[in-house]
Formats: sequence, C-alpha cells, structure tokens
Amino acid sequence: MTLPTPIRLLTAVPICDGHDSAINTINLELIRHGIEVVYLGYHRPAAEIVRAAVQEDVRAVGLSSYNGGHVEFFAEVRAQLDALGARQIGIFGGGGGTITAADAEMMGQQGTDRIFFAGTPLHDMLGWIGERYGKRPEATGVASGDLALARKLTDAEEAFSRPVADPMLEVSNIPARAKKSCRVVGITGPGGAGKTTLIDELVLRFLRTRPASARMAILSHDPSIGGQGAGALLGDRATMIYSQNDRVFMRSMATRGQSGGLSPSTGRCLEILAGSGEFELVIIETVGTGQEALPFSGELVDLRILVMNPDYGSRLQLQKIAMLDAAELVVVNKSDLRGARTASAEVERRLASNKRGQRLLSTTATRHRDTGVDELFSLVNGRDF
Ligand code: B12
Repeated sequence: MTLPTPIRLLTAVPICDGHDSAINTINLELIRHGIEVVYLGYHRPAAEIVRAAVQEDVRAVGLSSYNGGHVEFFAEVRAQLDALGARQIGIFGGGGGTITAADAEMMGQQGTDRIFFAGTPLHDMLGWIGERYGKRPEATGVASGDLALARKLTDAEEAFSRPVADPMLEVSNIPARAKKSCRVVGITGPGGAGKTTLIDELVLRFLRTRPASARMAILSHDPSIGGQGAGALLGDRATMIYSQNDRVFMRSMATRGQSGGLSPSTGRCLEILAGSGEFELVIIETVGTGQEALPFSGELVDLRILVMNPDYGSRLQLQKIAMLDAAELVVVNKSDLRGARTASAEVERRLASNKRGQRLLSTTATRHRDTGVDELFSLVNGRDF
C-alpha cells in the first residue's frame, strides 16, 4: 500500500519508559508505507510530546507505552493538545499486554482514537492509520502562536510537494525589516559529522545568552527514503536535548524527492519563519550531503557553514568537496578523534588557496563547554561575519 500524500505522524515512548523496541519496529513499517515519522525517542514527558506535535503539525501522535501509566499519560497528552487548540491532532498507540481492553475503553472516552493490542498484525495498523489520518483534517478554531506558524509551514509543504529547480530561489521576498532582525544560518555536511549535536549546543548557548523573550527556529532535513511520495524517519529531535524548549521552534522536513540536501519547500518555509518576526536566529540543517552539494544558493542565508568529520579520507578528497569553496565557515568537528589535527591543517591549506577569507574552526560538540563551539556561536551570532 502506498498512500498518495505523505501523512506526518509523531511517535514517542512516554516518560519513565525505555521500551523502544516496539516503536522502532513500527516506525520502520510506517516509513516503508510512505509515512513521514517524526520520532521523539523514549522517556519523553507529555509537554515535550505536545510541543513537538504542535510545531511539527502532525496529524496524530502514536505512543508506545509499557510502564503502566498509560491511562493518565494518554489523557494528559490529549488535555495539553486541546489546551493549545490542537484538537485535530489525534492520539493512538499500544503497549502489548500492559494495556487491557478495559483501560483502552476508558482511554477512548478520554479522547484516544485507538489502542492496538498484542498480536495485531502491522498490516492492520497501517490500514487503520491510512484510513483515519489519510486526509488533512479541517482545522478547528483560530490557531495562534506556534500552531498557526506550524500550519503555514504545512501549507507551504503541500504547495511545494514536487522537486523544484532550487528551493532557495522558490521564494518571493522576506520583508526587509523582518530580515534585518533575523539571522539565517545554513549548516551542511556529510552524515555523521555531528551537525545535529552541534546545533543543539548552539541552542544551549542561545538560551543562556539571549534574553528570555528571544526565540530561535530550526529547519531540520532528513531524506525521504525512496524519493518523492516516500516515507521518512525525521529523527533529529530524538537526539536533541536543549532544543526541547518553548523558546525553540523546530520543524523536521523530509526531502520529498528534492536532491541537494533540502526539501522543495525549504525556501518558502524559511521565508515564513524569518518573515514572522518571531525569531532572532533561524538555522537550516541539511541532510547528510555528498561532495557535489551546494544547498544554500541565493541571498536568504547570511552564513553558510560546512561541518566535516576529520576522517574524510586522503587530502585529494578535499579537492572534490564543492562546499569548501562556497562556505564562509568550515568546522572540523570531532576534533578529539585521531587525525583531527592533520585534518584541520589540510583543510586550512585548502581554504587558504581559495583566498576568500574563509574561517576554519575545530570543535568537539559532545564535549561540555567546548571552546570551539563557543567561538562558533559568536560567529553564528554575527561577530566578524
Ligand atoms: C522486550 C521487553 C523489555 C526489553 C526492552 C527492550 C527495548 N529496548 O524495548 C528490556 C529487557 C530492556 C526490558 C526491560 C524492562 N522491562 Co520489559 N518487557 C519486554 C517485553 C518482553 C516485550 C515488549 C515488546 O517490545 N513487545 C514487542 C511488541 C512489538 O509487541 P507488543 O508489545 O505485543 O505490542 C503490540 C501492540 O501493542 C502494538 N504497539 C505497541 N506499541 C505501539 C505503538 C504504536 C504507535 C502502535 C500503532 C502500536 C503499538 O504493536 C504490537 C503489535 O502486535 C514485555 C513483556 C511482553 N510480553 O509484553 C516486558 C514488560 C513490558 N517489561 C516489564 C518490566 C517491568 C520491565 C523492567 C522494569 C524490568 C526491570 N525490573 O528492570 C525494565 C524497564 C526498562 C525501562 N528502561 O523501561 C513489564 C511491564 C509491567 C507493567 N508495566 O506493569 C512487562 C510487561 C513484563 C512483565 N510481564 O512483567 N523489557
């Protein structure tokens, strides 16, 4: 069964529960059937699930619960969604034999759409999900705040659902005033270089140094596995710690057949976020890209950052990476790995030969209070660039 337009769902395992084996299997099956799954991970409080569901504007939240607290937890998620005006976002889930038929009935009365019991074939689940959440529901009430913004992003994703020549050029114009107060930073690099962890560390520094009223946004991309009309595991939220914060608006985007690291609607979504006047900083993270990728064309991005792994291979490889010419800033992350100093020296020589004043930084994003990340944060904020 392949569904016509990607359904977006959020899945998670509740707080005080590490049973993620079932949801990992179910996620895979959902993706195989053309569903885009924003996976939040295990041990997640209701507020984190609700914040993510609203910002991602998913059609429903799927919870896998084995800790025995399902009746209260599902009701709490429902109540928090309703309180934010997100009544149209459904809730469903399972938990094997830990959820009894009597519990499921009570949960239904409290607003859970469906509980799947032990022994339900995956095929039956997929059929029900397609039927129940296949169509975008009519929005109820007047949306405000993050919900309103999230719905605009969904409109943009639906309007640009096919690959375009260049997502960054598919935009009209960000009002000059909004653009002035919002810095846009593009971060790209190969898979496994540590882009998401680095961004989460930048978020930590943003939250600590900017006033409590200041917010930032992240547009985070993952590949649609199989191109346009295919499913995707949008898993960056699961690895982020500091980004689970009301001052951060994060949207996970599938590439939907667009090559080059972005989605067909990235430019338009960026225009909406930057134009909203809500954010001081917007970070765009591409999928893990290849040597030829040049994702950030046009004028929308103020700073282009290439994040590299020290083990890129021989020096010859550096001649082939297109972003080494286009990035204003190159970061060699994982600088605690063997060979990192040699890598930095080689990249430095490569950049020097460009004679464009490009900067090079070494970071270890996983190290607490890494001074390289501190310096990166100052540059992201506009110092010297
Ligand atoms: C595997 C397992 C583990 C593994 C977990 C590995 C992992 N990473 O997930 C390990 C060994 C680590 C483990 C540890 C513990 N476990 Co355990 N575990 C299980 C076990 C055997 C299977 C659960 C499972 O994954 N099933 C496979 C799934 C695919 O099938 P299913 O459960 O039947 O689910 C179906 C549907 O419900 C549906 N479904 C499930 N989730 C979702 C979600 C969505 C969105 C949808 C659509 C459908 C859906 O899909 C399936 C389709 O048929 C159960 C016992 C059991 N037989 O259920 C105990 C069980 C859940 N564990 C239990 C306990 C107590 C623990 C521990 C506390 C033990 C301890 N003292 O250390 C720890 C806690 C760990 C933690 N951090 O939370 C108890 C929970 C009791 C309770 N809640 O009252 C159980 C019930 C065992 C028991 N009978 O006592 N556990």
